[in-house]
Amino acid sequence: MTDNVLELTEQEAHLSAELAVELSRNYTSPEDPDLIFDLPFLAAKLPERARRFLRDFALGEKHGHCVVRGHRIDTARIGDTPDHWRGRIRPAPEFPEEILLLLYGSVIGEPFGWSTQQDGRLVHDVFPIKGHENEQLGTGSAELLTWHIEDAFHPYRGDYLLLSALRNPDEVATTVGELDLNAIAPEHLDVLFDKRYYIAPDKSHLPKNNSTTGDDEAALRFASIERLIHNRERVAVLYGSRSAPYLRLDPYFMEIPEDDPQARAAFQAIMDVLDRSLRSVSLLEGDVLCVNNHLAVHGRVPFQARYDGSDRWLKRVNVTCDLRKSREMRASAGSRLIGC
Ligand SMILES: O=C(O)CCC(=O)C(=O)O
Ligand SMILES: [Fe+2]
Repeated sequence: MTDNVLELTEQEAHLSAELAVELSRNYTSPEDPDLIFDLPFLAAKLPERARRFLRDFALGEKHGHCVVRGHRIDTARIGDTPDHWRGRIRPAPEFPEEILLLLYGSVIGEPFGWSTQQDGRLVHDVFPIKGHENEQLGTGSAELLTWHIEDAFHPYRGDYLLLSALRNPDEVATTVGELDLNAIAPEHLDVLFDKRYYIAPDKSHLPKNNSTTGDDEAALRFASIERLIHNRERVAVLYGSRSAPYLRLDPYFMEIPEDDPQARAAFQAIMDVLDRSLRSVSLLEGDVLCVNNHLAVHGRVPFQARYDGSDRWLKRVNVTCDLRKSREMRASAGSRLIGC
């Protein structure tokens, strides 16, 4: 076992599952304000080894990702993989699994969501949706989901991303990659630290991928995303420490000025290095992946969707270490949703 993988014991897995099921009876949904408030107290009941492991991962920054393995998934309770996240009865049968992910999120920060993503849910579904096959979305399938920093376009993107596998019968791989700084020429490094790059929002934030469009309030929510599209502010691909830089890039949605050959060459160099670093992490039933959204890029290999209720099904939670920085874009101090 490497030090970025934690295998739960039978007893730890049992305790975690029992806790999640018990809590699911006391709260109404992942967005229940009482649940959000209580998360840190409730997380204290998780096995200490898991909490220590996650906190060490978060604070130590030795790895770009880590995996906690061996969670129990009650397949009979959660039922078939749904065909869409929209219109499902809530709380959903997999509410305990959603709670567990929120609890983990609260060990390393504060879970948050986007009002412009999956109708403002705090725990996202990642499964193939008919018609999305060729989209660069978590709900796509047939196309490679190009590696990216999650919500790279956004100044208030998450610090961590949690993905848990409810099922993955074909062992479809998530990909993760990290920067080998020694592989980047010093002249490229300076350029990558400059604000010379433009990142457009991915399509998951567009009105067509949400159901609450049409009214004034919805228009307002999407306006902030549209402002980012129109302002086209340039950003740096690297930031933070020169000796251990953080990443901000999503090549599929980026533009580099034609008349800036230096920026283009530096970008190609970092793309190549990250491409070479890419590894497959097949999340199997009961695995929870935590990605440091500054240190690691992630994506997903292409796969054939089944659309028969047995499809790969992940849950996803965004985590920030600093809710306050996004206050201007949240409706109230207590709101967990960015985009207003
Ligand atoms: O499906 C996966 O393994 C990862 C999808 C993804 O990039 C995400 O949910 O943010
Ligand atoms: Fe992603």
